[in-house]
Formats: sequence, structure tokens, C-alpha cells
Amino acid sequence: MGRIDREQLKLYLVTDSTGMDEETFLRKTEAAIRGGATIVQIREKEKSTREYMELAGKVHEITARYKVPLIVDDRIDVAMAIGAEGVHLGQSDMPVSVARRIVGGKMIIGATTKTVQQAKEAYESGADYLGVGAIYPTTTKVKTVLTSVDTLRSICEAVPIPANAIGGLNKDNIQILKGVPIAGICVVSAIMKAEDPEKAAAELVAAFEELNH
Ligand code: TZP
Ligand code: MG
Repeated sequence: MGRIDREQLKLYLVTDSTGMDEETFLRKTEAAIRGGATIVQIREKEKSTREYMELAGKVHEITARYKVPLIVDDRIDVAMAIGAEGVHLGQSDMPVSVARRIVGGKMIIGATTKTVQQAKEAYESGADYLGVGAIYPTTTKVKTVLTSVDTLRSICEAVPIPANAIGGLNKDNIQILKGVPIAGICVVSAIMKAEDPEKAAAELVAAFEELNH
């Protein structure tokens, strides 16, 4: 069996604690899981290593209760330290091949890829899933360029591992992905900035399932 099932990628929450106190952040994250988030990535760009570890540990306590995998953005050390299920690596992070050598065969590795060549390389290096985007412009702090839906489709068709779309996605605009063989959608703001993250997550799951009818 693989390290991750396609179904587990259906609604991929990427967290962002910016502008929230910790209690609110943890409450929103848990609400999103109750609403249907199938996997969670903790993504922190400003925190010290110690702070990142501590917050990731708290998120892991929540995700473990719901049997949802926790992925740590950027940092294999933090992921290993807290016993997270996985790590997510971008094109400026540690190469997937090196990370795979360090973390061993059990940990999930996700990779951000924007071209078919990057996708093939990530797959051949041991990545388990891909994140592709940004599909739409995003308000989340990230260094990224837009990726076309055509490129997303080509990536899905070029590699046997599942790929998710990311970037500016919400329940009202994912129709653009209809017919593209993605495993799921990754969202930050559509859940983290929602008044009711549980409802937001449930609506995103419904909208995604609608795409596949
Ligand atoms: N990578 C590409 S776009 C993005 C990342 C991390 C941010 C997506 O955030 P949002 O709020 O769902 O647009
Ligand atoms: Mg990164």
C-alpha cells in the first residue's frame, strides 16, 4: 500500500495562523476537519523552529484524534521531531530525493510542481503527491506564479501519483477544474478566513464532489 490514498487528498487544508491567536487557530483547524478536511498541512513562514515545532505538535494532537494525516510545510526536521505523517517541499526547499533519503520510506512527501518536468522529477525522486498552482491569484503570502489548467491536466496525466490544485480556490470557482483528473483541492483562505470553517469545509467537499459527477 502507498503512503497516501487518493481519497485522502480530497480536501487539503493548508493552515495559516497569521493574525489569529493560537486558540482561534486551533479551533478553526479542528472545525475544518469536522467539516470534511481530509488532510492538513501546517504552513508557517515567520515562526522560529521552536515555535513551529510547538504549534505543529498541538495541531498533530488534533489531527491524530480524527485520523487525518498532518503534513509539515518546508521542514523535514520539524516533521520528524513531532512525528508528523508527512512533509511538503517546494522547488526552493530540500530536493525530494534528498528528503526521501533522510526521512526513510514511511513519511509522506508532497511536492509543489508547476511543470510536467518538475512533476516527473518529483515522482521519480520519491514524492507521494503533488500540489500544482497557483490556479487563481491568491491573497495568501506566497512566492508563486499562475499555472494554467492545461498544465495541471498535463501533470495529472504525466505521473501516476495524485495531484491537487491550489491557489485562490473556493467553492464558487472550482468549476474550472471540471474534468481535470485531480485528486483534490488545497485551500488556505477559503477555510482559514471563513467565519464558519466547518461549514466552509463541508461546502468545499460538496463542490468538489459535484465536479466529479
Ligand atoms: N502555493 C500556491 S498558491 C498557495 C500556495 C501555498 C496559497 C493558496 O492560498 P489560498 O488562500 O487558498 O489562495
Ligand atoms: Mg516550501
